[in-house]
Amino acid sequence: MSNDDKQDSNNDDQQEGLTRREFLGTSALAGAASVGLGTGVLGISQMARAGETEADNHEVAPGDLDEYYGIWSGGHSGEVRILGLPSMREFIRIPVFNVDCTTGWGITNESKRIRGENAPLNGDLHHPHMSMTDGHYDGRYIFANDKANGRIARIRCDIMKTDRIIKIPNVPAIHGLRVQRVPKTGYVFCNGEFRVPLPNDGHNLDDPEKYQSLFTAVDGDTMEVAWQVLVDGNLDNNDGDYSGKYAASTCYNSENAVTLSGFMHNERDWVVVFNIARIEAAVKAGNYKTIGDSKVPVVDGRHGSRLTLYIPVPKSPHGCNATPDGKYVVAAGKLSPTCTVISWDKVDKWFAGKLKKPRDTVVAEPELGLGPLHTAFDGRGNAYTTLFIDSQSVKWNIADAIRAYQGEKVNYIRDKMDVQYQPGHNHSSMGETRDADGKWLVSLNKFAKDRFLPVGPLHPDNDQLIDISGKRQKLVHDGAVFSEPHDGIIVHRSKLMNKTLKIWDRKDPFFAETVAMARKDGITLESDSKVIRDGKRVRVYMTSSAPVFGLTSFKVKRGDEVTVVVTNIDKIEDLTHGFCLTGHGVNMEIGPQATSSVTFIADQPGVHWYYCTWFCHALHLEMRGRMLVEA
Ligand code: RUQ
Ligand code: CUA
Repeated sequence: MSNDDKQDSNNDDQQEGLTRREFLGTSALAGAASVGLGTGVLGISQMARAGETEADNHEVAPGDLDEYYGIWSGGHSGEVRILGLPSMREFIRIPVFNVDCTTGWGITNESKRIRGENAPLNGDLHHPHMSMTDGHYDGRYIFANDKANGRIARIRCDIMKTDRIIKIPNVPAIHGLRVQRVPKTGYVFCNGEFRVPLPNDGHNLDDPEKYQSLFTAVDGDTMEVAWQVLVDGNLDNNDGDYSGKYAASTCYNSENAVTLSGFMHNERDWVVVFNIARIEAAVKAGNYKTIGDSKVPVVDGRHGSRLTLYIPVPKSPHGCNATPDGKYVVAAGKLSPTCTVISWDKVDKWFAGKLKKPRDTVVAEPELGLGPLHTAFDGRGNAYTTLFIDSQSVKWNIADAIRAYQGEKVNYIRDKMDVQYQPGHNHSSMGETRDADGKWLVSLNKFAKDRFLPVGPLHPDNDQLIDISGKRQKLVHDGAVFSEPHDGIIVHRSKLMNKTLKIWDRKDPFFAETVAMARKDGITLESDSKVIRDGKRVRVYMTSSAPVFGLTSFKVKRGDEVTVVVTNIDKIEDLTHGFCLTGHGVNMEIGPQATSSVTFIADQPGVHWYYCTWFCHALHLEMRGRMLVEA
């Protein structure tokens, strides 16, 4: 778009009496009425225009808003990142399994309650996925796995903060994570990847026969583990269907090995399909055991079970992606150049006893190229698969692949495009929902090599934006990104922008325990700034309002356990304060109308300055105070 064009479209907006920003602002106020309607945020004509300009021009002019949210994992950084698409601008980071010095995640009492007191400091977050209702994103939660510590987390979309983290019993690592689409989320499906002896009590290293892995369903509303299923092999990625009946997982290591050469032996591994109704019935009927200290019901879904279906597929399959038309699930071959397309309909028939062999559920097995890892969809019947070894994104047509499998001579490959370099996941706009719109594809590439200025031996990754609205894929943007986004989802802004809060609600459960503590101390957080001593425990309550803290000094004694509680009484959007206490490893964010608290031992006699870390006012640098630790 030339500058003149931009000028024109700005004028356009103004002639209608509102700039787009103002328009979006007004509709956000009126948002309650349009929530959940998908295109409800913009009027139809506005939507069409925004869509058109943005689809043929990925640049978003200064001051304009993106059409999509990108919700990206941060891999072994342990966090989630929120981007705008198509600009690929990073907005914020949401600390989850990591410690974050900007916001105080892992430092504040509020975050420690969510993480657990002695939680590991690291995490490996691969798969962030949003809750759904009837196969549409519903903007309530984002769920994500921790491969490093066998945990899962939930992020509240209204505040974009992690609100629950739980440890999954009996598994050392959770890898694949997806949500139940229908009727709603509902279950969060979690794949236990590494196999360990169960119970893992120190008696067994050398008998892999006793090693096992589990598939877990968590109730996304309560964050309680509902049930687990014992399986053969190692679970990798998974997905739910569009009817609420099944979940499917790719599953490698049918060899039950524990070494690389052992893993690679068999020509075929599996896709495992979990029959949710049968599993629930088995649990209800008491046909389960428990393992170790865990009370979670564990049903047996190994070969021969009525609860599961093992479909042989070539070879160490990886990605597992359900098509948005609700008909199929696609397993990427990884070590085989193929993807396997499985029909949910035929899965139905198999469980009803109408098919002979598990392989009869397969309807296509297109040959795509080397190292297929993950598949995305455009809602027009095409699939896009990443080819790790070929360093390509291949577009192929599902219906044609099915015809080819039936023996017809058709070319199902539509387009192959080089990506830079070695893609892992990809994702298309709204592509894991019924609303797949076929506008954008992102290829999350593991290697950047020569694409950016050199920055030492550690390179960024390269997230590439691809326009898929036309016949051929068109690369439009290179996005350098700090390691390592594994996966991401692209969510239309209509699903989220009316649901996010601008300032905190004083009744938010996020800091409710701190509020309750203050109440016991007789403190009104919105107005009181006071020190309460309770033996060697000292609670320091203060307000913050730009540019002053409610207390500009306070005294404690050496050895006291001090809890500082700061309440931001400013009611202004974007006016965040910080509280950083020098020399004590303390820094935290206090958003408008929020309360944050931190506890430390005052073990260094002397004067210690505390100061505000968020630029909040012309006198922000003066927003500070002193703590005296008496000798
Ligand atoms: S995985 S690069 Cu952890 Cu999603 Cu496939
Ligand atoms: Cu408050 Cu800077």
